[in-house]
Amino acid sequence: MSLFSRRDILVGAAGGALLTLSPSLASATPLRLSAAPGEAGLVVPDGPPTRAWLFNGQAPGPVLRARQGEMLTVEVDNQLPEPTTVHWHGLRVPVEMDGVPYLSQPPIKPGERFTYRLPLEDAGTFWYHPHVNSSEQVGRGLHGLLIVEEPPEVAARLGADREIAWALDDWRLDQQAQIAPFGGFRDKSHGGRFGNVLTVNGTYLTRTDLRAGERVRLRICNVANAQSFHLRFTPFDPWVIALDGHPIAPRRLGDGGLWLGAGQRADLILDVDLDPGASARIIDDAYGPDQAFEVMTWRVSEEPPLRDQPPAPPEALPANPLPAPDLTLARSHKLLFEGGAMGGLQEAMMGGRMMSMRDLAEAGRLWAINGAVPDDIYNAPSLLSFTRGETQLIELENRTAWRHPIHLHGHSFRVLTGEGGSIADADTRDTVLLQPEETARIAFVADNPGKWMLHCHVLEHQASGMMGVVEVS
Ligand SMILES: [Cu+2]
Repeated sequence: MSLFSRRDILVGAAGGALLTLSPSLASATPLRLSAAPGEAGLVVPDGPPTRAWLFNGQAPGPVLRARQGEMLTVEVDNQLPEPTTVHWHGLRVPVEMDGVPYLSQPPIKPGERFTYRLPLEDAGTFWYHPHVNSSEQVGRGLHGLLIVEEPPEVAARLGADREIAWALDDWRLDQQAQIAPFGGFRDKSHGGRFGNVLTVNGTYLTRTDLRAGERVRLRICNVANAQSFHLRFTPFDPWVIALDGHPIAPRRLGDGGLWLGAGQRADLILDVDLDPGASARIIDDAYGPDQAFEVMTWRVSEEPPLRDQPPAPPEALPANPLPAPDLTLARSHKLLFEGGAMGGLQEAMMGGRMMSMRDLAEAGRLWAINGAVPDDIYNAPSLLSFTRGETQLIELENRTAWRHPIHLHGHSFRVLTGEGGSIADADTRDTVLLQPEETARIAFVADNPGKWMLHCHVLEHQASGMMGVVEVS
């Protein structure tokens, strides 16, 4: 395997970067998030500061922590030069708290505030980010983790000695470590805005210290605009215990690696079965082994091992309180995603008339869902309409040359495996990563009334048409 880490910029500034991973604890509600321009040290702690947009002066924003069953109150203060909102990715909240402009609330104008009240039904690893001008606002640094903790006696069943939470990001910086301009046509028509600097919790080329024999709970969230990561933890073989916040029966990651599309999360249990003084690396090889690069270095301290034998395998965490889909009564739907470069889409409907791909591209629209491109997304007819309480089964077909992590708001869904996949075998997620030319089937009970976004979490695809509204009434 050839390794290149993304050192094509700022060569010489890197090296020896040591990050202390200490998520800031939000001790009391209500919390306050202030979005404002500022400076971030993205590259290395002593590197040049990057002018970014920050929550509470940092990128990523503070790790918000609360307990399952609580009502989390967050007051958002907009000190940006443009309107914003905050969406709580993966939380099943009432639609007026979902942070989507117009569907949920008017955008928060510069200088104004909005208070979100978020009932925390589900435990798990979630995150927050704006839903206005998302490509630019998220890409400039506005995102953070939201951790909803299980009761302590439940979390204790995992046997973890400590917890680490990582926001994985992918920035496009120029030679002066400043954020490159937004809105490129190629980003919309191809794979989205890929970066040249990968950060973990806002720092480039980080190292994490481990102790031999310890067990770590690792929460990883892909907060990048577009990049899908495919992570390898060799020589470790962690247990996967939750996806998009929702517990699964613990299973070894094995040789397959971990796909993490934009917006997706995974909780892992990692037993440090290396000797004191050893080191290892996390590798991303989403573009194949010839283009693998380093995400993170592990260093095992010289301390004596915490224990001689690994603890017993982690127990499964209890499922979150989601209604169970009944496939025998399911309403079936189909969403066909087309367009983009090398996709072969000739024409699509927009604003009530058939338009050529060339005309669509001139209007900044590159993607179609079921042959149509949204004109005014917030006033367009709903893509799909659901009767509240009924099981919905949606086939999502990706007839494009690109990866698309498809995210549904307000609900979590089961991802069925294969044609005859059963609910019992299906992982629960809020974002499903469609590989090129791949079809997935998702099932869920439409139990949350309102108009909800369904969109690609490659934010440049979302901005150029890969978004729509589904309605539950
Ligand atoms: Cu996409």
